[in-house]
Amino acid sequence: MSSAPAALDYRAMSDWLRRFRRPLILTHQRSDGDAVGSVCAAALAMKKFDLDPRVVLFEPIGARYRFLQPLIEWHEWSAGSEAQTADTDCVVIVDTCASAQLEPALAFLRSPPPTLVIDHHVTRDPIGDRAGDLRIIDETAGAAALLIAEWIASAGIRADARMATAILTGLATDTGWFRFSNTNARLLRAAADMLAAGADANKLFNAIYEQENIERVRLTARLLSSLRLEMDGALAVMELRESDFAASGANASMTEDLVNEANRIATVRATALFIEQPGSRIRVNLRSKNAIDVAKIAREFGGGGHANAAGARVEGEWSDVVRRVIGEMSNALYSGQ
Ligand SMILES: [Mn+2]
Repeated sequence: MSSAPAALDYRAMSDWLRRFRRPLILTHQRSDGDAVGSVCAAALAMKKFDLDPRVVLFEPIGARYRFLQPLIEWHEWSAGSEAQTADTDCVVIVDTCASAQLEPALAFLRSPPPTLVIDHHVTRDPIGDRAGDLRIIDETAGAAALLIAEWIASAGIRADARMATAILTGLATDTGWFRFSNTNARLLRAAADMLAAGADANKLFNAIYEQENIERVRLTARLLSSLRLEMDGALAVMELRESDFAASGANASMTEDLVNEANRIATVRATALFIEQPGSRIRVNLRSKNAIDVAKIAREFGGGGHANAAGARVEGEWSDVVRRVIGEMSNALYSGQ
């Protein structure tokens, strides 16, 4: 795995970690496969460093990733509880460097112990940038799990089947099962190493993508019936209102990947999905088929992400938010940015 950028100093990461005992490992809200896979593999690997890591998620682990549950001990963040951070001597933040995605822990993160950020997103808030902190950030990495895999290799830790499964989960899900433009030789090399170490790709595919419940399928049906095309078919717009969740029996945790449904349409170059949330909040998911930089648009609405996959949570009136986001997407498509 020698094709990682030279700037990624995995040896410094090992040296940094060796100074501590009790890392608190955090990842972003609405943790996806890369988030949970990366923190799981990181925790397993850190134990080989004689560390006693504690993984804390902001919500229960998603149903799709329940097979990771037995691999480590998972904790759930409880707001205002000092106990969960009391004996922590460092913080490791994985798969994000955006305050907006760490909201429940923001009070704690105002003056945290020494912090390590391991991330592959463009959005970069002032986290892990003090003296004594460390950042391992590489926007060219297709998944945070790739950085974990490369660190494990550089640290001379032998990935076992559990670590390999967790890492492959991150590599596979962040690349849409190795279909998106972030799939490259470097990432596939790491994936091959994980298969060699005992991860089972077919079992993983079945566990992640072939376990849907009827509620999510019914929600998908409602999503597709909301689909409309604008800009001569270049822009797909989809909406999920609270009534769609009620009618299908689905909940907010069942929306992962739904934004990609419109990609199958030949003319579609970008997609906007709007999801109604309690308290006049709207989750906006944006996708681009290498046509426009949707991270730039997401940032204008207080969010962030990657050029081809980004999102934001916007406060406001439904039709107004939809109109404004579509306006920005249309402008970008029109000017070819
Ligand atoms: Mn990721």
